[in-house]
Amino acid sequence: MHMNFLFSIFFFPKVIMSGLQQGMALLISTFHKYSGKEGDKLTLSKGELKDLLTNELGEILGKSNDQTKVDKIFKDLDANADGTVDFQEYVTLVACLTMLCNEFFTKK
Ligand SMILES: [Ca+2]
Repeated sequence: MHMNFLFSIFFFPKVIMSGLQQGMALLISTFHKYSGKEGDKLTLSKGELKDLLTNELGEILGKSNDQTKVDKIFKDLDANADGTVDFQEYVTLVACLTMLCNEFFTKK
């Protein structure tokens, strides 16, 4: 990956980026906004995931007040079963939701 892109995300967030690059930067910064709250700063705990789902994906997934639902999503996302959701596992969720949105918009 081009280092200038990574550099610009972290040091010059206001630099002009293409829409897709802005989307990638948001994907990264949103993860770290929640992963940095408690415990390992590079992974999401169940509490951090719940906050992310509620605040960032509430419109798509519905409010995550149901603990059973949060537990299930967490278990599904934690592919390597280490009790945390890392960046790759989080990106998988976003990619799946993005694919569902694309299917919705391209459905004939
Ligand atoms: Ca994991």
